[in-house]
Amino acid sequence: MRRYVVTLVLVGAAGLAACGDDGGGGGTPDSATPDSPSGSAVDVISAADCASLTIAATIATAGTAFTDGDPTVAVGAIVKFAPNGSHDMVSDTGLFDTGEPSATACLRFNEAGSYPYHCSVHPATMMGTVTVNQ
Ligand SMILES: [Cu+2]
Repeated sequence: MRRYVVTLVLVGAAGLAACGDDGGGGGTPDSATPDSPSGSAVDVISAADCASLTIAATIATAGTAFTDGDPTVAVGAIVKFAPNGSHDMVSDTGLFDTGEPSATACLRFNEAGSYPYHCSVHPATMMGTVTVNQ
């Protein structure tokens, strides 16, 4: 009798765990959700997911230069990258990468600091720094 009860409990726990895994989806493990910080210093958010967010600063491009490439924002702010052509924003220290050149993306800066970056297509001439204040 006792063994029967224990078996039922274990099956029940396994069932709950499976439900938890299924319910936690919605994106790949590496993609940040638009509404909540992931715990990283910087979250990269897809253009579709950041459409509903408040944008604190927008970095664009003109020719082979960033425009407004050195914004100062507050912790938690969203910076949108909207390139005109084949450019991206790649952290000099490996903290973020907006993905395919020419792709629009948003970055959420979760920690105060200085975030230098460059364009991986034009690393010698395209660079900037996002400053994040507490
Ligand atoms: Cu570039």
